[in-house]
Amino acid sequence: MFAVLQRDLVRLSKRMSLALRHAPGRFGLALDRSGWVAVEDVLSALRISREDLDAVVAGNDKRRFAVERGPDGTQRIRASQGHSVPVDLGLVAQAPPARLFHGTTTAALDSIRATGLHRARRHHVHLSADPDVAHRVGARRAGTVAILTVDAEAMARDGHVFYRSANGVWLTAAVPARYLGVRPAGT
Ligand code: HQG
Repeated sequence: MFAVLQRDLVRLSKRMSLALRHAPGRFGLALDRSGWVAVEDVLSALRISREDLDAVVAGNDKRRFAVERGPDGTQRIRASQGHSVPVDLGLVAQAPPARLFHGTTTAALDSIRATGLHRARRHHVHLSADPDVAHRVGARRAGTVAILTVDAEAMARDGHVFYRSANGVWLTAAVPARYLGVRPAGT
């Protein structure tokens, strides 16, 4: 029973990610410029109950979604990071930890060595302070996981700007190859 519920929640979380990060129009939704949309509108667009939405928001391993009361007093929701549609999350630049990690696959390493880390379809390159989290990010993809270390201290010193999302993901525009190292497997 629990496993089925869990699977349904993951499926719903993916639909909510699609609606709130990548393709709101496909669900008839429009995000405001900061990425917020009324909870009521999400419930009717995705045909889900408030209980389902709350379960995804509360049970989410990465706290992908934030719910709060908007200026007009109604409840609103947005994804905390990971958008491909243009939104301004109002993130404030922050000094990063000395070292950050990025999980990818060994197949990408030659290209990353040549050109550094790029943000792909997202607004930023996503980095983690925790190598285990980086490992999980890399393990989403087929192939062998590779963990890269990022000399964030040197990047910050050289003027690169870092942000931290509401759910603790470190974000930056790009990571030039000279700040990257490969973390040996099993360390
Ligand atoms: C790779 C998930 C070749 C990069 C995760 C990654 C994360 C390059 C892929 C969040 C490259 C982009 C973000 C280069 C970067 N050559 N490959 N020069 N530069 N790449 O999905 O970091 O579940 O946009 O290594 O947990 O994998 O959505 O980024 O493999 O936090 O909440 O290009 O997405 O969170 O892929 O994942 P993505 P990501 P959610």
